[in-house]
Amino acid sequence: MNRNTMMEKVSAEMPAKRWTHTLGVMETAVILARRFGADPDKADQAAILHDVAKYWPTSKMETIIREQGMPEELLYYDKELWHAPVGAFVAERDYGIADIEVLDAIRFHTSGRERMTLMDKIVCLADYMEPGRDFPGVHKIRELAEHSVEQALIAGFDSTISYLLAQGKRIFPLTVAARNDLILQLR
Ligand code: DGI
Ligand code: FE
Ligand code: FE
Ligand code: FE
Repeated sequence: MNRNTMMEKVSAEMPAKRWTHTLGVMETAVILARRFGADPDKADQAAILHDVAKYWPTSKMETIIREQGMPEELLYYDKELWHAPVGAFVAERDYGIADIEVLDAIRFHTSGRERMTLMDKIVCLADYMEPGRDFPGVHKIRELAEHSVEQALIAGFDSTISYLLAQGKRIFPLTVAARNDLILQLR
């Protein structure tokens, strides 16, 4: 599928404000890919599709998680996590994406994982720091991202984990594993 067709199809899946966010993630992911030596075209593709399933009904996401044999553990954590693995599935099935780097960057853009690839890190970080994001700590994340994708992403996960703690919510173990692993990578 060519890029314009893909963009039109994805934008039809979401309200205008989410599409604006997606455009911000695309722009930021490409900048980060150039800065840190990843493939800008793959970063662009993953960014276009990363939130493709964000507005799917939870029942539809749950069906795909079960039918596709995704970790059922997901179902016991915040539903906000579900659109990432479901999005990777949709990218492959409905958009013909076959590149595992792109699919994994979509799959893990919310939770993170241990041993994140550079592409995983870039898409996840771009999602945190795109120009439309405004949350306490986002300026610090953008500053850290000038030099270190890992340090910036750790700060991103820290803010998510703090938020989940403050809300009394459960924390998906992959997020904790991702953060711990990134800290280890810095040593
Ligand atoms: O889809 P976006 O809003 O652009 O961003 P995202 O895919 O990073 O989703 C983030 C949301 O997921 C955020 O509101 C926090 C929520 N969430 C719930 N439980 C967890 C979690 N995020 C992570 N990383 N880990 C969790 O355990
Ligand atoms: Fe998302
Ligand atoms: Fe994210
Ligand atoms: Fe997003």
